[in-house]
Amino acid sequence: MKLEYFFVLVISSIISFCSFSCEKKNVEAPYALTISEGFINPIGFYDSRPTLSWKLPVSEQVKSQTAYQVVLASSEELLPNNPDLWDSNKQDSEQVSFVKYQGKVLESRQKVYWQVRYWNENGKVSEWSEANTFELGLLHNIDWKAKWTGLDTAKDSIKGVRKFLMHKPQYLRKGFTLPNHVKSARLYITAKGIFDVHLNGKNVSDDVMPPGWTPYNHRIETLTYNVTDFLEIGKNVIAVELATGWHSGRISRGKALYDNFASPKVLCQLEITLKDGSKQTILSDESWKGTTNGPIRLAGIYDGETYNANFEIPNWSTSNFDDVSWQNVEVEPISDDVQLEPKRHTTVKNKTIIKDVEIVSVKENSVIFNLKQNMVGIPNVKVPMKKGDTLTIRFSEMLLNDGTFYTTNYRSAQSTDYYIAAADGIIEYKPKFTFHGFQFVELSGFDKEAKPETTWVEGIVQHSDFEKNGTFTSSHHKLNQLQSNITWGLRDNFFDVPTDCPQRDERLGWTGDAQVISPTAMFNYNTHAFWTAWLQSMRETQSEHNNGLIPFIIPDVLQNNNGSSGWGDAGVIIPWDIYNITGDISVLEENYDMSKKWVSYYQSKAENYIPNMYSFADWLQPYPEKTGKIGNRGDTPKELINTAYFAHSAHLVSKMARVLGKTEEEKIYKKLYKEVANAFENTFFDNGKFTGKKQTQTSYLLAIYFDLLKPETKVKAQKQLLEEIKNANNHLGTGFLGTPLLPKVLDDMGEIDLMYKILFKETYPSWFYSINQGATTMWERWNSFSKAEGYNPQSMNSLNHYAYGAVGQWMYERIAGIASLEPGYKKIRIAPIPNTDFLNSASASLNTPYGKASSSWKIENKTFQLEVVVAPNTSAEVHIPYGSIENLYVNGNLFKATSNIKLIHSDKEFFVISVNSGTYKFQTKL
Ligand code: RAM
Repeated sequence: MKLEYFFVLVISSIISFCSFSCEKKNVEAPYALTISEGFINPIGFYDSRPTLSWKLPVSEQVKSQTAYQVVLASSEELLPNNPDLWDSNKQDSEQVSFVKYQGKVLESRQKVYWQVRYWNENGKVSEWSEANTFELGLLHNIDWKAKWTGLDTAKDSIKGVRKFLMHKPQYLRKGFTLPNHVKSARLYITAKGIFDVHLNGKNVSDDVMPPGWTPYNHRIETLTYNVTDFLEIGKNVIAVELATGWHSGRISRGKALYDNFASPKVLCQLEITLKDGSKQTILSDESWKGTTNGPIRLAGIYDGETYNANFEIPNWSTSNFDDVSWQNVEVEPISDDVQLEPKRHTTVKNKTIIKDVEIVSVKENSVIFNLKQNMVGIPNVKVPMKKGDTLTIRFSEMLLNDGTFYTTNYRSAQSTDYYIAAADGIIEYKPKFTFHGFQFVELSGFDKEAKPETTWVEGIVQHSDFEKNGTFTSSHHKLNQLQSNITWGLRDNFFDVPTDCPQRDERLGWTGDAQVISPTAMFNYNTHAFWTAWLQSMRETQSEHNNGLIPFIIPDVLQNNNGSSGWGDAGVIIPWDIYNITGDISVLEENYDMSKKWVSYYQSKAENYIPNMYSFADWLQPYPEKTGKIGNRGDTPKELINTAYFAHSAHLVSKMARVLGKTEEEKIYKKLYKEVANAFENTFFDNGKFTGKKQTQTSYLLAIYFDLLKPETKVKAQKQLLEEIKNANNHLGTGFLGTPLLPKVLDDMGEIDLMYKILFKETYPSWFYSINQGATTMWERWNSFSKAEGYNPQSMNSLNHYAYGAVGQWMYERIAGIASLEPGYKKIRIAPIPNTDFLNSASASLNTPYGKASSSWKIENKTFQLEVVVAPNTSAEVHIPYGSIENLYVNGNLFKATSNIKLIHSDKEFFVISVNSGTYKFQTKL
């Protein structure tokens, strides 16, 4: 072979090898596919027009997406090339989340397979993702053939606390025979009440108190379980335990509208496909049998559960049981007025177990345990007992100074469980149809001979089943304790609906509390679906009121036809927050009308733009002028608060209208906002000073944050606010409505150091005060409890209330530094503001719709270091608060602008760099 020929051969084979291997090195597939508000391969899914989301891999090859293609098919084999349901085709778009399904109409029970691929910034197409699925539940009432089934327990006329009717829990069962092996089976089930379902003796799920709480007169959520492996050829049985829960319990206060106090009923439809292809359906109907003579004698959310082991019914949930002596059930047809819809967020589950327990005191036959964390859920007790004895299990949030067990703040909630032993020996018990809010557990009635052990009690922590979404940590242990208190407070109060408190005779979906906490909640936990589900309940409730009223509480068990400013605004503020945090436009589409109607409620109450209506006002402001119940409303006049929120909600509606492309309405609501703001300033302010008798921080905070003043008077109002804070010796003076605004307003004013001082205050009223008194959750009042004086004597006094945790947003957005600049964190602002008097490091990380983002800074040896992660397909503005661009190191090298990283602003205070996705380490000298 000639030499030159040899070279040509070698070179051409190198070229062809390279081009072959470069071809081969495909762009990595997208991952983390989800449906609508973050569901992963769901079954029993609620939405036949879902949205589709995915994430791009963290890879050198991928900075961003320039186009995508999604394909959906009725079987996996058809993917990706023959999608029979929808092919989006190549769409030139950066969108990776909440892409609307636009294919064929999907039906109840339908299973859909889908895949996605994208094109990167160089126009290279990725591999297809793995196929994911979703399967729809029963979407329409017409899909249900079953009947509401149960025993008439109302006729027992058992009266409980405050003479409310109670119902004995029911044990219901139905045996059936299958002629063949099972290919697949789905159990569709719900209850008017709460249930636990078993098939052939096995628990079908670990859901806690399903179906959860909706306005039952409008909608009851249904669950779907894959029960293929629970069934067998031959004899089978379905068995249901049923209790009152929210539906028929005193928590719903017997409102006629809710059909309350009617006996609980179950609705279930077990759909089975056998191996031979034939189908069988088992329905709840008149053929079922039931008894109330089982071990759970009584159960209620507020009052606890009574379990008598002498009434256990061996094997009742298996097919080896004869129910001939059980009663016949009563049935009721489903009604067209109440929609049966698949549950649109996750159920409550047992999430963690607290085992690190201490014994506080032992007296005669009673012992107090400290779980060292105020928690929500149930105890698991393992205790030696004597036959026939009753174990009494009581709960408390804090002990009094003298170590006494304290339950006064539970008010009428008995919150006590009882266990009656059937034999001598160690019993193990956890209640099923109640939950408690507690840190301390008292047991009495155990075997007197036994010496109490710490292993007798564990705490099973329960909350809606969402995952952690963000983290925050710093170099200051009290700030970290505050973060812990905030996040415990959130989990503890997200029990199917967002509640004000989890322990006393309330536990209701208070809208004002929810309104102030939603951004902090969404940062820390993946609560997107949790909120949108509750917003549906809110819309349904508002529809009962033709003047647009949104009640204080959702579901509305008070039904007092009143709306409060700052509370009903949850229907505007929460959708707007969710949109900004997730980028999901459907939350605006779904709730825009509700928001407009709430604004029209203000209009119906207003004269010359000043609404005259009910308000809880700046709830629980410290040091109110008036004492007692009136004092709870603080000193900022309700008329001012009504007008401020009227303007703010109108303003947010105009912003929503802009996003939704409703230009005319954007103008109308913007004009309304301006007019109300004008009236606000003219009525309540004079030259930047609040004209009321008593100056309050909140009057200024609302005026400034909601942008209700002219620019020149706003500056004066800012000065007044500083004056007020100075008068309070740098303490906050705000209640539920003012507190979340304080950090934002001071931040906008550049008063960062002052905000740090307020946040790190140790004395009342302050965030650290409760920590100094031993708080492990957020409290309802700034002074709910003190070591010196014990409980605040006012009856409304919970130690687990999340509203004041709203400062969490400032902690992660400004102390650590991650905030969203474009909906869904498409663009992030990394702008930490260190204050070395208090901290030398802080960091936060967040699972954004695009992937992980994080910001972590520390100051060491006069050097400021900032580590940043920017998710693929996003960009960030990084604000560096120290040094100058000349001494900035990026990933170890002196800063040099590239296409990925540019200087966009620089002044004496700080400089700003824009970066594309990636990981960066910045370093400057102080
Ligand atoms: C109480 C609770 C709740 C609050 C209402 C106004 O019941 O403190 O958090 O929103 O009052």
